[in-house]
Amino acid sequence: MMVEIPDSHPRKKSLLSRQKIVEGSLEGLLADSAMIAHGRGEAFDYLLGERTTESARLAVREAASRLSSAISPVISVNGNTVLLAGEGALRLAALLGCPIEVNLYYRTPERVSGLLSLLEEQRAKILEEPVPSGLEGDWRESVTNVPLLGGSADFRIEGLEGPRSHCTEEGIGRADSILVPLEDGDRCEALVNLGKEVIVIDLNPLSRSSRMATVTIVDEVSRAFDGMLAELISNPDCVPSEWDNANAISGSLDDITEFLREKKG
Ligand code: PTJ
Repeated sequence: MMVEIPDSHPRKKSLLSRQKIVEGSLEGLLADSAMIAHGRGEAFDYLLGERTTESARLAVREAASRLSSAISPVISVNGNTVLLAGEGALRLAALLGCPIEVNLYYRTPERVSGLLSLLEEQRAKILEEPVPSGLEGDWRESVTNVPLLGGSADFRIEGLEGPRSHCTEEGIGRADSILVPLEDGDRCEALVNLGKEVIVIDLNPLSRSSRMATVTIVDEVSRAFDGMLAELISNPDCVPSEWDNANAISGSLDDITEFLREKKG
C-alpha cells in the first residue's frame, strides 16, 4: 500500500527507498531475497550514520578516477540497484561514455527485460531534467547514447557456475574496469581472477565482495553514484592512486566504531 510521506518525516529518504523496493517486488523486478539484502544494507547504513563518511568519500574519488581512466569501463546493475539508483547509474554512464549492463544473480528473462524497460523510463525522465550544473558538451546526446546491455547474453564469466555467469561480450566480457553495486562475493572473485578491476559498492565492509574488490565504496548505492558524478564534474582530470583497499575497509570499520562511540555519549 502506498502512503504519502510528509517532508518533515525524519526518515523520509529511508521510507521512500523501502517503498521503491516494495513496488519493484510487486512488479516482479526483484529477486525474492531483495528485501533481505536491502534490510541488511539499512542496518549497516544506520551504523555508519546514514551519511557518506570520509573514508567512503576517498573511495568514491578513487572509483571515479579509475573508471574515467579505464579503456572499457562498464556499470553492472542488478534489481536493487536499478530500483534505488538507476537514474544515478545512467547519469554516471553518460558522463563516462560507458554502457550499463543488467547482470543478475537470480537471472530470468522476464526480470532482465523488465529492468531494461525501467532503465529506459528512467532515461526518459533524465532527458526532461535540467542539465546537471558544471557539465559541458551535449549532455542529452550522451544520456541518449548510453548502451543498455544484458538483454541477449552472448558471453560467460569464466569460473562461475549457472545463470549468473551469463553476460555480454560488449559489456562485462570486454571490460577492463567494472562497477558492481551490491555484488555477490563469488562473482566479484571470478571477475578479479579474470584480471579485471572491480569496484564494489556495498554498505557491509565485511562482505566477501567488499574484501575481494579492487576498490570498495562502503556507502549507500544512490549516494555513491551521486558522489562519483559530482567528483567527475568537479575534478575531471583525477588520476588513480596506489589504492590500499584493506586499509580503506579498515577505515570504514573505524567509522562505525566512531559512530557507536558518539551514540553512547
Ligand atoms: O537482482 P539480483 O538477482 O542480482 O539479486 C540482487 C541481490 C541484492 C538480492 C543479491 O545480489 C543478494 O542476495 O545480495 P546479498 O548477498 O544479500 O548482498 C547484498 C549486499 O549489498 C549486502 O552486503 C548489503 O549490505 C548490501 N546492500 C544492500 N542494500 C544496499 C547495499 N549496499 C549499498 N546500498 C544499498 N542500498
